[in-house]
This record gives sequence, C-alpha cells and structure tokens, in this order.
Amino acid sequence: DQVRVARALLSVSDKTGLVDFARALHARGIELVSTGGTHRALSEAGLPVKEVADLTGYPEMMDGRVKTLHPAVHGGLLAIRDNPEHQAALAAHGIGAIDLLVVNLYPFEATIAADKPYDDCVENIDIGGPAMIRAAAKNHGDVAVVTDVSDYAAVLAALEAGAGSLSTALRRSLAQKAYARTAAYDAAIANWLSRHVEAEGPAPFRAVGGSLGQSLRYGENPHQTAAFYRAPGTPRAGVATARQLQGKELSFNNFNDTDAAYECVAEFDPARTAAVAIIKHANPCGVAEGADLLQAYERALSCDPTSAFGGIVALNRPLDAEAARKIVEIFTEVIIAPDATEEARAIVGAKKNLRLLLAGALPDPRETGETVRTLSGGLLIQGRDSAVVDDMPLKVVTKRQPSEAEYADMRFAYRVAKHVKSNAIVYARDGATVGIGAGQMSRVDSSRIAAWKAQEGADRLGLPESLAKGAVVASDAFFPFADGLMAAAEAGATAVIQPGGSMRDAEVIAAADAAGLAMVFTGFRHFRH
Ligand code: 93A
Repeated sequence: DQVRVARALLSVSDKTGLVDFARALHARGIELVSTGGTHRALSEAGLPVKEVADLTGYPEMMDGRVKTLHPAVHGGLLAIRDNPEHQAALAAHGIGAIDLLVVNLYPFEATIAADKPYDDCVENIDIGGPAMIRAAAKNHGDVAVVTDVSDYAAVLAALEAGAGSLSTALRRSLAQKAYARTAAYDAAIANWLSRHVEAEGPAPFRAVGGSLGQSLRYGENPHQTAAFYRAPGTPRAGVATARQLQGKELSFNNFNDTDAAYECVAEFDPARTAAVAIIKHANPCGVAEGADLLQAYERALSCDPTSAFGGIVALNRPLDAEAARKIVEIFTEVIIAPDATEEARAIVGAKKNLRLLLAGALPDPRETGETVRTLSGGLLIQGRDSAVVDDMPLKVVTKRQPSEAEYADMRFAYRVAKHVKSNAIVYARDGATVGIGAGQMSRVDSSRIAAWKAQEGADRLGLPESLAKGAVVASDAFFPFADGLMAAAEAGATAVIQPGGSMRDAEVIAAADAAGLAMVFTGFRHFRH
C-alpha cells in the first residue's frame, strides 16, 4: 500500500518552510513543478524546478486566475495508476503523473479579516488551488496532498521511513484534512458573501448549506428581519417538515413556539397515552395526559387557561373531532399534530386564521443530532438533549419510598421539566401539570411561581386546598440549598424528582426526610435556556 513519490507539484501562497521542504524532496530525487511565485522562490533558492506553464503549454493568464486549470495538471492528479485506460490517456496526451500535491490557498480569510475592499476579497477566492486539492484528495489511492505547512515535517519523516514512498493511511488522512480545508474555505466565502446579500436572512444556515424555507414578515419583533431555513440532510419530523393545511402564514414566534410545543408533546408515547401540550413564549403553560385527546386538552388547559389564550396546541396523536371542537372554543394561534381526521379538519376549517400543521410523525425524543444557536461572531453547537426519564436509573434518596402513583407523576413532571426554560419547577398530579415556574434566575422564585399557579388553580375551581397539595414536584437541576425543597413541601408536594449532585445534597435530603417527602435523583440535568 506504499506509493512511490516521483513528482511533486507545489503551488503555495504561504511560502513558510517551502524552500526547506522542496530541498528535502529534491534530495530524495523527486521532480519539482510549480506555479509562478512558488517557482520563483524555489529557483531563487537554487533548486531545479519546472513551471506549470511548461506542462500545460499555456502561460498563466488573466492575472493568474487561470494557471493550473488544465488537463495536463488535473489528468496528472486524477489518473489511477493501475488503470490501463487512464495510463493510456496519460501517454497519448503526454501528461506526467503527479504523486504529491502541495498547495495552500489564496489567503481569503486573512483578506476579509483585514477588511480589504470587496474586489480584493473576490480576487482572493482561490479556484485552481481547491480544484487541485479536491482532485488529489479524490485520488488519494495514488496521490498525497499536503494543505498545511505544519504537515511538511511529518511528510518528510514518512518519506524517510518509507524509503521514498507514502502509506495509504497517511494519504487517506491527508485527503480527509484536504476536504475539511476546502469545505471551511468555501464556508468562509459563503459566509462573507452573505454579509453582502440583502434581506436574505441569517448567514449561519446558508453557510452550512440550509435552504430558504420561507421569508418571514419580521422576526421576534417587527423591526427585525427574519427567514426560516430548512437544515440540510434528512430533517427530524416537526415544524420544519410539517404541512400547513390552513391559516395565516406562520410568524417567527409561531415557528419557535410550535417547535417547542411539538418537541414537548413528543415526549409522550402515543401508544401509551394521549397527550397535549399548550405553549406560550416557548414554555408550556399546561401539559397533560388523558384517556383521549379531548380529556388531555381539557386538563392541560385547566393548568393555566389565562396564559393558554393565544397559545400553541400540540397533540401526540391525530387530531380528532372531539378535541378539535374544544380547542377552537378559545383563541389559539397554531395546532400541530401528527395527522387529523377529516371531521377534525372541517371543524378547524371554520376558523380561517387558525393554522393547522400536520407533521406526519412525531419526532423521536431520544434522537441524537445537533442543535445550533448563534452568538455574536460565532455559533454554539451541542448535541440534542436526548435524555428521557424512562431510561434514567431513579435513585430513591429519602427514607420514604415513592408510591406507584408518585412514580408515574414524577416521570410525567420530569418529561415536562425538560421542556421548561430554566430554572424549571413543575408541579404535577395524575398526569397533568398543576403549576409551572419557568425562566427565573433563582430556583426559589421558580418554586414560588409554580406554587402560586397551583394555588390560583384551586381558587379558580373553588377548591379549599392548593392543587400542589398531594402533587409531585420536578426540578430541572439540583436544589442548591434546602430552601427550594422546603418551599415545595410547604406548598403540599409529597414527592420530588431532581438530578441531585449538589454539594449540599445531604442537607436537602435531610429536609426532605424531615418533611416526610419521598425524593428520587435522576442523575441527568435538563437545563434549557
Ligand atoms: O487564481 S487561481 O484560482 N487559478 C489557478 O489556476 C490556480 N492554481 C493555483 N489560483 C491558483 N492557484 C493558487 O495560486 C494556489 O492555490 C496558491 O495559493 C497560489 C500560488 O501561486 P504562486 O505560486 O504564483 O505564488
């Protein structure tokens, strides 16, 4: 699997280490060929070197825009050594094979970083360099390609060790690096150009090859421009792939909230239970399981009917007529479900503005993959939070063991907490949320809000005791102090589910024991910001 190196083509903008590297190649008897500036540098150092123009029979032209773009170069790079037809073509056209390509590209990134004029930036888009790099990398079965000055030493060492030959493993890894380089180079160009393209939405997605799904009237606020982009590749079932059957165009906030709603309800296996999530400002204001969708919707709605007004309703099963009839009673922005019956479609159809999205399927909550967000001057990429409470080893840390009903509610509450902005506190009872505290800077404040919501719920229903009484409580991250837990106990919660892992876990457990609570640790945090 060794390939002997007889001929090298060198064409580099960054001439660091060039002469020493070429001298060592020459000392090994390797023939050198290069382009204008590189040729000058090597001949000035006294090395024998051919010009690419001698190979092609054409001079470099158009300010160097065309120098290596020629069959004499690309044939030499792409010919397969043990393919008789390829060899015959080389012979017929007098083309010599090239075994080693050394290229680094026009400094496009440095040119834009230096805020050079537009035309200078364009002129620094290398065409011939990436073409050669990609050709040599494709033919790594026979050709080695060096795109990084810092690899010169390793290549020389490998030539030494291989007595003038390079191994398949090295050629393959150089090829991988080569494609990573041209990909990054093109991404930099696309990104820069996007800064000069008006009103076409955000650059990051274009840079990674997303496609424009829809330009939006405005962004989160009317003074912001916006567009929706579809990610490249096979998309996850959800708002990006859903069919909109009716209603006004989705707004930026609708997209965002509908995504949050559908991802939340997808946590509930439709084979086990019907489930509904109602979302406002990307947070659930009610989530519930039910015998059917109607019951699940009614229970989700009763958690916080005031906030649910103008919300997004997500269902984990095909929308049926009974649920549809109930949902259209109050103002709702969007309904999203895997599918809908004919009757349900007709009922929603009477509300012209209401958007109905059918996603075809539920996304898999365990699916891996990445999430991306922007920050000034960059992107933050992380794996999806694919952790699901059913897979977590729940560890009872209190003297009291949770009852079966508490276990079920703790799992329910933890599923929901995953989709509540941090700090998240979720009270739940009988498979329905009864109080949600979201997005507070202090966990105790989230606890207070959740408990207050549960009290409001009781007041609304004319009940003497808070709905938190006898409920379970979930926390998306550990309680740093016992106070948050004590607030839950005072509100009437009987069981607690949280990741654990605080320095003060012992204190928190002691407080739970003192209050007669059952508490489990999941070992998995569900921060969401
Ligand atoms: O303008 S180009 O895109 N056209 C070409 O045909 C070509 N071939 C090599 N730029 C081209 N190159 C680039 O020239 C190489 O990628 C390298 O960065 C540079 C080396 O030029 P010189 O040897 O004249 O300094």
